[in-house]
Amino acid sequence: MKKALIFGVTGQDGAYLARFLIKRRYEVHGIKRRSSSYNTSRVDSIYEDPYKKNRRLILHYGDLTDTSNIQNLISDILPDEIYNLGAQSHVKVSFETPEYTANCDALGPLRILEAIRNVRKKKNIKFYQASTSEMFGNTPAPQSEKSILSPESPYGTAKVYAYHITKNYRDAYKIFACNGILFNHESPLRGETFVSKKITMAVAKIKLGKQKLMYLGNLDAKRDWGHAKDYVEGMYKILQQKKPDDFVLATGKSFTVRKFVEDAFKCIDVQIIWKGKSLNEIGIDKKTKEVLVKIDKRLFRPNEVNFLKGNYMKAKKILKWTPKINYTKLVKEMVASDLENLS
Ligand code: NAP
Ligand code: F7E
Repeated sequence: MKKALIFGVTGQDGAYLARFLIKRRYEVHGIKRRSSSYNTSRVDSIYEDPYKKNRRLILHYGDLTDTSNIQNLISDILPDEIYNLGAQSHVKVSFETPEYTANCDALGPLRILEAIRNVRKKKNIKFYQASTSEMFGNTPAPQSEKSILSPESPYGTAKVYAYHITKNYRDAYKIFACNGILFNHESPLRGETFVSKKITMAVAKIKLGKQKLMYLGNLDAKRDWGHAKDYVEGMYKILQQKKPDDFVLATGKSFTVRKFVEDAFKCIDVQIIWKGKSLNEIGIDKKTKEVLVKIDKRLFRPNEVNFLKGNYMKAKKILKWTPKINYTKLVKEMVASDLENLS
């Protein structure tokens, strides 16, 4: 039985990846952070009693900022594969907590790679680093593995360090270390402060009479939105290749935040029309004339990444990976799930 260790198991991707690997008969070890309230809701349904034998999911306390904790966990567990999905993953928050973001997102992966290097004589551990399209910044679309990295935020900058250190350890120490450069991916398990989930939850609450309107920032940014379920399969495939390498995972299609709003409202039979400009723009229900969307300048970022659209042809050719769930299905699934959970 193979063993996997997932940093960030309590996050969106960690929860999907844990389920995916358990189905493939892995013993999955996951790192959770100590917090004053429960933070394991995304994996609670697959959690197993610690007294049960042959458990498939085993959780350990840990933190990417704690070197000795990482060293001890890796040398005790000696997994076959490590997936580093742990991160301070919010771009806007990274402007407010740049030093912590660098510690967690840049030095965290370095700490894991050092721990892998230290146990090399006992075990060759494969390593997956969650790299991101935010590393491209405003480099012209479509972005591929060959595009220039030019991050626009402390988050993107920290991830560029992690991307390069992963390649360095692969070249210098022959560690099977890979980057998945993933474009935005969402799901019903997406964190509530990311724009997709913020919109689908607001739409569901408006439909149920629990909210009157929503506030948003930049409506014109374009993102390549896929489904997290497809993307965790890509992560797994990256670590099953003969040679370690880096791959873009994306859908190759891009839509504005504005269109996401319109499509989410369509799911509850509301047609949005836009009036006004810039900070005074509003989104109105065409039928009732109610104002459902307003702009809040505090939700804009000091720097914006305007247009992301990925070229995933390398993954298609080598990994035989293609996304199965398209944008329209994704929006519908998220709104339906929020309606069900909130009603
Ligand atoms: P997410 O939902 O925000 O999950 C992040 C995970 O990291 C959570 O389990 C979180 O724990 C954990 N974490 C945060 N700080 C930590 C620390 N100091 N030590 C240990 N764990 C820590 O993110 P996601 O959407 O699943 O994304 C997974 C990874 O892919 C992240 O590295 C992200 O940067 C990257 N990425 C995401 C996307 C995307 O569109 N989703 C695209 C490209 C790359 P808590 O639950 O306790 O907060
Ligand atoms: O923003 C705009 C915002 O926070 C998307 C992370 O998973 O994907 C994610 O980063 C766009 C931006 O995701 C609001 O300005 C407008 O242009 O959902 P987001 P992100 O910044 O693209 C990448 C690939 C990652 O790696 C990250 O970890 O939407 N936007 N109004 C807003 N964004 C938010 N959050 N909230 C708003 O009210």
